[in-house]
Amino acid sequence: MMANIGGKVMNNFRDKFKVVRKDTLQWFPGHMSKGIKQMQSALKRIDCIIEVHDARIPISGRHANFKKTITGVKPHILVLNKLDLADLSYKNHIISQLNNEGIEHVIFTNFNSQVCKGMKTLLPLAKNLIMNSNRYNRTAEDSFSIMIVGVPNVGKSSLINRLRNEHLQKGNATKVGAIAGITRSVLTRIKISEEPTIYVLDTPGILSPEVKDVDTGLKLALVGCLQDHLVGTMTLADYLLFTLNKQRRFEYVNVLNLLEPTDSIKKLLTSLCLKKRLFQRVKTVHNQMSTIPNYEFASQNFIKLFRAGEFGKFCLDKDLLKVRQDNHDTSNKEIELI
Ligand SMILES: Nc1nc2c(ncn2[C@@H]2O[C@H](COP(=O)(O)OP(=O)(O)OP(=O)(O)O)[C@@H](O)[C@H]2O)c(=O)[nH]1
Ligand SMILES: [Mg+2]
Repeated sequence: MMANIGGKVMNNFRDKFKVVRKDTLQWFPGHMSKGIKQMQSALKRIDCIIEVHDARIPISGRHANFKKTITGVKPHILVLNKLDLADLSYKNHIISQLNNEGIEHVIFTNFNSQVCKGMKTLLPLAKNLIMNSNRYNRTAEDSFSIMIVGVPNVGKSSLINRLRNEHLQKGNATKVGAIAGITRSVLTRIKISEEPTIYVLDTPGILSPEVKDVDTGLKLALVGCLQDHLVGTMTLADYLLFTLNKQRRFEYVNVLNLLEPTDSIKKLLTSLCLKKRLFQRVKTVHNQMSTIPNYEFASQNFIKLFRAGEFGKFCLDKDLLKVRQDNHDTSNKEIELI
């Protein structure tokens, strides 16, 4: 039935998303530029960099300069997190493309899962890379130091808490939160293991000062790496609808109890307002009170359902995967699934 619904309206969807200006997606507050400087100065005391990114946007949105300005020649592991929300059927394509970009070690994780296999391989891999690397000024140092970097809200602090819980003691050592921008500065190092002693350094989420293109900015916003208000909640809801239709993913029709897919965000939100009784009282130009649908609230609701995985698992970078199906490079061995 779903395919029929999709088939019927297939050609009626927008194929381009307009509206947003690039500068509305710019978010580079003071704590980010300060964070980059703090990371660079901490670098001489670091043996390995773990970069965390959202597995739903594995290619786009990563800070373009991490590898050049922060990682340098130090051992580097890319952790693609929130696997519980990501479409796994693209895993090999993603790994091949990242390998081609020079990113050798890729691990998939889900920090919400207690049995995450990626999590189990991460620390042994980091130790191995450090022990086989040239530690330059740090060869006399017995303890290892790892810095966790990445864009906002991808799970950097969650990773540190998980590492510490699994290898040392229970309880959160660093603050976690659902909004981008929770960690504001490079914190003091946190011990996560004994024998060898391993410290990690949490860092604030850092975005590029320049958003590469509007699509990248919107994808970052959709997965929560940019705060919603920077794009506008209703614009973001519209971009979500555009994305779902473009990927021919019509799960939202059932979840929202709609009759059929739609390309109109106003129609979708009005229906959501009626079903969930989302209204607000406003003053009209004639100074009278009127009840109207609360589109802001409905937009938040729609986005929240996507981020909770209610519309299914997604790869938002499908259009950026260049690797052909028959051309996998499966040489990378550090692949772990939940
Ligand atoms: N679904 C899902 N949510 C996760 C996962 N890991 C972390 N989260 C959630 O993602 C949100 C952000 O987590 P944090 O650990 O604070 O992320 P961060 O990268 O430190 O964020 P900033 O400090 O703001 O840059 C929190 O609501 C976490 O509970 C995961 O594997 N899956
Ligand atoms: Mg944090």
